[in-house]
Amino acid sequence: MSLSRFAVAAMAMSVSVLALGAGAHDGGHGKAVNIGEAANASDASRTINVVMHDNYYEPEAIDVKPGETVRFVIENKGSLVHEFNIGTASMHEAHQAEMMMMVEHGVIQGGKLNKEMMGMDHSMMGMDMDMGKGHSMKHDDPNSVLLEPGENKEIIWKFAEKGAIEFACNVPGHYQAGMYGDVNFN
Ligand SMILES: [Cu+2]
Repeated sequence: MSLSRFAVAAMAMSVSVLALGAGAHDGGHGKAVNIGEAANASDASRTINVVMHDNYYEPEAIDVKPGETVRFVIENKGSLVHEFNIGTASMHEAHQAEMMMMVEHGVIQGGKLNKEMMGMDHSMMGMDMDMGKGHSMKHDDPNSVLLEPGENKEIIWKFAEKGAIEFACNVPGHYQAGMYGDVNFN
C-alpha cells in the first residue's frame, strides 16, 4: 500500500469511529439527546431523595430546571437489586441488554450483586460478547447506580436543556414492570 492510500484508509477509519461515537447515546435512532453530565456536589442546588422499591420509584417523576445540578440520594428499600439510571428510553433499552448479560453471568443474583465479578475486566471472564460502547460488568457509568437491598448512593447530575429523559431500572423485567419515571423540565 502506498503511503497516500494508507493515509486515506486511516482517515476513513477515524471518521467511522467518530460516527459510531455520535450515535452511541441515542441508540442510533434520530437526533441525539443531551442527557447532561456528572457534576460536583458543591454545584448542586438541591437534593432529591429517591427510594427504590420492588418494582417502583418514590417519587414516580422528577421536576428539574434546564441546566440545573441536582444531588440525588438513592436508597434501595426493596428486596431485589435495583438501578437508578438517567437516560433516554433508547439508552435504557440498550442497557437492559447489558443487564441481562449481568444476570446470565451471575453478576446480579436477585437480591445480591457479585461485587468481586463486577471489579473484573469482562475480557478476563472469558466473555466473547461485545458489551458495547465501553460498558463492562463494572457498571460504573456516571449516570447510574446499581444497589443491593439496604444500600444507598449519590449521583450529582447536571441536566442539559429539555429532552425526553427518564430515570429507570434496567434490571431484567423491572422497566417492563413499570420501574421508570419521567424527568420533567420546568
Ligand atoms: Cu429494579
